[in-house]
Amino acid sequence: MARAVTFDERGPVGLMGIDNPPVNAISHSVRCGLHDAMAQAAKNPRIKALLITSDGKQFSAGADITEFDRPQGEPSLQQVQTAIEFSSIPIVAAIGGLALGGGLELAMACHYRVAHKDAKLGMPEITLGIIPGAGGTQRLPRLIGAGAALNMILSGTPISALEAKDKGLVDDVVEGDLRHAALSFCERLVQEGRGPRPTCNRSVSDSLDEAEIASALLAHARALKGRSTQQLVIEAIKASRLPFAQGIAIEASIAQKSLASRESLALRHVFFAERESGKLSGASTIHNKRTQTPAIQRVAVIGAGTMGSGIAVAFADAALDVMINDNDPASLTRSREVVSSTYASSVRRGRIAQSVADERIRRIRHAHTLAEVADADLVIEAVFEDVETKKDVLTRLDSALPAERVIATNTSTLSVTELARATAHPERVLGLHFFVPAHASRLLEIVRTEHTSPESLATAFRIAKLLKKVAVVSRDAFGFIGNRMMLDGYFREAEQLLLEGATPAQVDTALENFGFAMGPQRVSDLGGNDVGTKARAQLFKRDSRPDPYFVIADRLTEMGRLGQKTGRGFYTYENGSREAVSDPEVHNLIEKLASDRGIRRREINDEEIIERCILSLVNVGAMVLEEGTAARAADVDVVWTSGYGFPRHLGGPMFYADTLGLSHVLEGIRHYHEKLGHYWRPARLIERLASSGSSFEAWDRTSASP
Ligand code: T1G
Repeated sequence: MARAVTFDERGPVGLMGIDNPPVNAISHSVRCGLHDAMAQAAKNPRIKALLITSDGKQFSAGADITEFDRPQGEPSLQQVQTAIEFSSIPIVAAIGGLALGGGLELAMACHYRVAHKDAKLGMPEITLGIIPGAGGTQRLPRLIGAGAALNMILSGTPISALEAKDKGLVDDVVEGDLRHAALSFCERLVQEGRGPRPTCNRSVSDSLDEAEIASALLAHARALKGRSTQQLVIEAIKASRLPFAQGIAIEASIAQKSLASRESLALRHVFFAERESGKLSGASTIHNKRTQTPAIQRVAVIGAGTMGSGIAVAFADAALDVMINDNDPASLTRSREVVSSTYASSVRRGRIAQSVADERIRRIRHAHTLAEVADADLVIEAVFEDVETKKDVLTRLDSALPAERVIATNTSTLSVTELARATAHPERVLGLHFFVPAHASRLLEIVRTEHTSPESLATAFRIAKLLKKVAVVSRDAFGFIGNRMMLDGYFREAEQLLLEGATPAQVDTALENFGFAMGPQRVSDLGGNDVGTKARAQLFKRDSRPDPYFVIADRLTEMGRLGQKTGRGFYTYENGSREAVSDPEVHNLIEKLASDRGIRRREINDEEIIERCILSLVNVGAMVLEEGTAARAADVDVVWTSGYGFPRHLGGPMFYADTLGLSHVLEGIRHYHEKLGHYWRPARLIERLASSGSSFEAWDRTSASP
């Protein structure tokens, strides 16, 4: 077994160095290494104190998540912590970078903690649908109080070293060389005769009363909507009032329960799926081995509209230099205003300091000639969504740039293949489909054509990593992955339900109760009904769809009811408010459209709304897979959880379909196919998987075509 922990002596201090790249996860080999190092130190009378340090950026990202679904060899993390806590000599943790989950729990079992001022300490377990399972719910309350511990665990987000010191979680915050400072701290302990200080022997200073629990739940209600782990966290923290041995046993039992929950299986599925989606086997192999993609420091964005400006901000946020080019001075002026207001809003919300905003704004230059575009390491066009306009831009870029430089198009509706063929080097052209707002949305669809080279693809993955976006590769087809499923499945069914008798508020509320961040009609009003109408018109140049296909949204566009931006859409928005108020005029319009189509309206319950919207989404998702537009079902889950508000704790549409069982899913699709006709035709992949009792997860393992 590779040595995941090194051991050195520094005078009276034994140095235990965790070395388990890439994030120092506390794997079995790390636990064995710590156990062996402590045994080695125990035999050495010169050692009077021990220091746990780590190599690499992180102190530790926590327990090794890849071990969760298999027996975890001894010693367990709890056993290592007990050995630390009852050591005869003091043990100190030197925290640099991130100390998360089991990593922080390991540090809390130490007698003292020294953190670098840039370190961050957190308990993100709840983001994986589990509770801290290595004493976090018992030691954290003993160190910072039960109320503070509850909020820190429910939030799942790390706190700074200084905040940790203020709370009593760390004993010292240092600058400069952490290891040197921590060694000095240990030497002082020895000189001063300060021995072990078992955290488990402390008592909890405060009790969790109902008011405090309610306020903590309210503070995290939005992030924990539809979740259940928070109740388990509360139960475990309450047990910290008991003697430690009892509390830790209760925590262990609750932790096992959380680990087996569907919520945790779904969240862990998404966690790993987001990392796998950026690793299309061919390109990432090339990226990692043969092809060292060129460094990317300067980016040119062609087109100073909303998307272009948002993309520029995304790159400036990633500390890259950006040139926004537009031949219309007025557009450049508007873009400067958009960039400034975007950063002003981030400063106003406390997301970044003014100095950071200023530095990023300085990274963005506006130019009206393409003269300097040849200096860019990457060029993205985000000009008007018109095929001839984009072809013209790509042709000019193609001749201005060296042949190996990647040219990306931000189109969301046009054929990337057709655009690429307007160049002499289609192998370097691909789509980078950003989602509005480009600087904030996590998802980036990378659209490959049959010409796209692995090297270009590898560059696109590198860009996604630089932008901290979740990358999913789509082949070039109608709506790529997300919009294809939204248009042909989910949103289309929502409109059908309106024609058949449901109201916008009923459809939206039903789907928001299911777990979507926002229902389809509210999303359409937010983005603009005209934006959808225009996109569908463009898409229809590639591949048309039979009526009724968004007849309501298109009619609202014709009426100028564009949504929030005009104060009226599917709903009305009084005096610029964002609150969606139902509008009888829209109900009358829908009734007329239904009547014109001979549709007899009826009462529709929420269960039918959810079933039809979700099953249609899954069905089209399966078509996207069988057509090869998406390589894996897990990629489809990533698209919908990171880009379209599908509830993460349900794992994404394809994972959710697996939990329902594909036979049940197929039965529902067939039922609606008989009732509603052609566009409910069951995807052949679902028929095949259902008939063999298989699943999308199994298909990914055996047949996915990355
Ligand atoms: N275990 C195993 N592998 C992990 C891991 C972990 N905890 N964290 C990251 N990885 C892998 C990841 O899959 C990827 O692998 C590589 O490391 C780089 O990750 C007992 C039970 C730390 C902020 O929830 O949030 O402790 O794709 O791409 O963007 O109570 O990783 O290269 O093969 O994300 O720089 C609690 C999860 C665990 C933290 C770094 N800890 N990790 O982000 O790199 S549960 C967490 C992260 C626990 C205890 C409980 C991030 C990061 P590959 P990356 P990054």
